[in-house]
Amino acid sequence: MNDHTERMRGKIPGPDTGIAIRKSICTICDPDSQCGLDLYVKNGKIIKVEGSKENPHNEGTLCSKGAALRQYVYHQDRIRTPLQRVGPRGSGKFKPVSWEEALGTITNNLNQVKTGSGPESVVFFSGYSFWYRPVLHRMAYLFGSPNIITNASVCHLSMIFSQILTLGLPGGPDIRNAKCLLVWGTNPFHTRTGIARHILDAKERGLKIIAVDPRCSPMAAQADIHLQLRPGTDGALALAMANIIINEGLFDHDFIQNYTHGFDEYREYVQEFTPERGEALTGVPAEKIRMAARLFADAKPAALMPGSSPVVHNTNGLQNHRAAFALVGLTGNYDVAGGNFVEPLSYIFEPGGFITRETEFKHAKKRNEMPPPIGDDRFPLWSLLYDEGHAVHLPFQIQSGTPYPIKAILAFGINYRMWPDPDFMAESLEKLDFIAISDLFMTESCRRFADIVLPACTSVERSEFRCYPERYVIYTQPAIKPLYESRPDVEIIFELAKRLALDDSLLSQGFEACLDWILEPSGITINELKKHPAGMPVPNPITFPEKKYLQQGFVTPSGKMEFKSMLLEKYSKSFGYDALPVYRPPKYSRETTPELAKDYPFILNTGTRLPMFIGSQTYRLPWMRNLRPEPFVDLNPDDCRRLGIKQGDDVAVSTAKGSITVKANLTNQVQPGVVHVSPAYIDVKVNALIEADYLDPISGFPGYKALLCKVEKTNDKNDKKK
Ligand SMILES: Nc1nc2c(c(=O)[nH]1)N[C@H]1C(S)=C(S)[C@@H](COP(=O)(O)OP(=O)(O)OC[C@H]3O[C@@H](n4cnc5c(=O)[nH]c(N)nc54)[C@H](O)[C@@H]3O)O[C@H]1N2
Ligand SMILES: Nc1nc2c(c(=O)[nH]1)N[C@H]1C(S)=C(S)[C@@H](COP(=O)(O)OP(=O)(O)OC[C@H]3O[C@@H](n4cnc5c(=O)[nH]c(N)nc54)[C@H](O)[C@@H]3O)O[C@H]1N2
Ligand SMILES: [Mo]
Repeated sequence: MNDHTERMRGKIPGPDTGIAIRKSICTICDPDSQCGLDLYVKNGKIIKVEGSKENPHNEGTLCSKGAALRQYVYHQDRIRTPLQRVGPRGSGKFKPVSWEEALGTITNNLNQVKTGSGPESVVFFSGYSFWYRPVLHRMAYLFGSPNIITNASVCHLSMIFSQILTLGLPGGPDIRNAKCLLVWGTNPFHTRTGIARHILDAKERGLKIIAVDPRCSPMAAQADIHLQLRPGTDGALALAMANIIINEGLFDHDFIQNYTHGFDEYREYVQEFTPERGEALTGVPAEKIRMAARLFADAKPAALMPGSSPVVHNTNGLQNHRAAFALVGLTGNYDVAGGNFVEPLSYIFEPGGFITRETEFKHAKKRNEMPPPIGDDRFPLWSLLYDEGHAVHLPFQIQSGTPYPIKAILAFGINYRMWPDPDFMAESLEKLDFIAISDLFMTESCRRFADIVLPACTSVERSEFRCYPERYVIYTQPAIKPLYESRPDVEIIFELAKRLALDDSLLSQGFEACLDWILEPSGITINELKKHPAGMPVPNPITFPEKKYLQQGFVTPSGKMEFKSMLLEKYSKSFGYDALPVYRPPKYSRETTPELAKDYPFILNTGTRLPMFIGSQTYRLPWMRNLRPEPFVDLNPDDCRRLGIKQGDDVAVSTAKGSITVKANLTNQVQPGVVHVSPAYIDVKVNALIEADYLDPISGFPGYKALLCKVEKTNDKNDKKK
């Protein structure tokens, strides 16, 4: 073999091989984990993918999804041209149309709704992709609709609210400086790999870890103490830990005396939660609760690391998380190094050590110049604390038409199966006058509901600005040209803004002008970023001081940390909210609905993430799907012995609402009496097991993670029929 052939086979970049390395980022994951990429490109095609060593977030590493990026980019399901529906809705019949035609049809339909019903009747939706959101938000407001709606209404926002209501500004765990990390319902080894690496580094330096998780997850396996609670009982556990910290005098006396509101009532309330009662409610041995409470309170500084969603995917989720965050204040670990340190977010949910005008950019119009967003009448705290409509209420408002009708949706990646009771969502979408969907792939939602489908391109075919908590920023350049006729989502938005005559000086100038405007206070410019294709450290990052509340007070109505929330209290009469972080078992549980529990004796938890699947995005990639080809339910081997279920058997998982059939996976990762189903597969409709109104009454979040079910071997049923 000659040298050239060897260099070609090795995919070595150089003029002789025609291979060049282009820098980009992978945006399949959430903004917390978007790894830097080295893309090996030859003749306009990506031939190899590696993690980028320069990017301090992933330092050359890549997860399985990123490694399979070529299967994602070049997948046969990619939408190739704009499409217009030709058959009846749901028939899946489309014809290719020009961009001109597709954008014209969208413009006409949105304008028609605006004239006939008002701009608020148009919803601007984004599923689990983030990069274009500030631009989409601005367009929605300029159009006159308060209804920009995203996955945030089922994802991390309730966890953030639990902090806002308790501590004012949310504080993230300062893992590098903490002596103890209380990991509450998250498994970063599968979901936020960049952070998992920081945890392992800190552990080597002596960090003690407490993990609160119903499963023996990879995170829990790293813990010094694993509190293996029953799903949805987090509040009881947190209150039992508070009971020990208070009664053993381990709390921060100075902080409690000077900076908190409602401590006496909280202290009285936690007396009910002795460790023994905690054990009865959660299943965690009282002695372990004691050990964990003492470790967390003694190891100063200590930090709480919340998951984005598992704890709040519960009918008492927001209050359960408030009870957990109360421990941060109780032990004086709020806004200190090594504790839960408060840092402003720089851009799209990430802190980067600089300030931007993202919010000003999004708010092209004042919110009070528009009608209240969807869900305001049902979940008033939602629209008070956040500037979006509530996705969970969307199907309800489509059906009821009150307080105003919803007529059209312009969606960027919508998966109707993410909603509880997806059939209710489907029925609701079918009632709309007009639906346009931009996506990368021809999804089931595109086929079933769209009047117009638009082909968006992936992150490696376009430019994007991203910042990382490691004080690093990047503005990517397209590594390859957009495939087929696909376009970047922002271009779709700019084109529509022009056609809708929104007459905005920023949107009309394009993405780079918008970013320059947003980044202006930071001193970072697109020009400078372009000189650093692999990204660059943030110039002169801001160092934020500890205990900012000493100067500015807490950003709560009382100006203090609130064990008793004044905002929740305001709604106590009208909506029945508790001001204290009161514990209530899940709405469907052995305690609350014992009759139901007789027929449905298992606790059902839907949603625990697998490393290679993300939402509905990667199940179609052969490398990913082959790792776990069939939809399955995790069951404890002891339960299976009793039920005569063996590995790989077909089992029906049923609730009073619905039933799915999946393969049994026997694993000691899950405790007896609890079953876990992953929602990543398109073959089964997991959320059909959950009622549309099985919700946390405060946050409106669905109780995906704690309800009741039964499990039966389906072969048995067939045997009986024979
Ligand atoms: N049972 C159960 N249900 C759940 C959860 C659970 O734990 N259990 N979790 C909930 C949570 S936390 C979340 S966040 C949601 C996630 O639910 P969704 O937000 O619906 O996420 P996905 O299913 O990944 O759908 C995202 C869509 O966006 C498309 N897309 C990706 N990138 C782009 C892009 O750049 N442009 C465009 N135009 N489209 C793009 C994808 O192809 C896909 O069709 O699910 C919720 N539902
Ligand atoms: N690979 C991959 N990464 C992802 C995603 C994905 O689908 N795949 N999704 C992204 C999204 S949308 C989100 S919101 C995040 C979610 O990120 P995580 O919150 O880390 O993910 P989960 O796997 O849902 O849950 C984490 C742990 O919570 C535990 N848990 C379940 N129920 C409860 C409970 O009631 N109480 C407590 N204390 N723990 C509980 C589970 O057993 C699991 O080990 O991940 C993001 N990253
Ligand atoms: Mo999420």
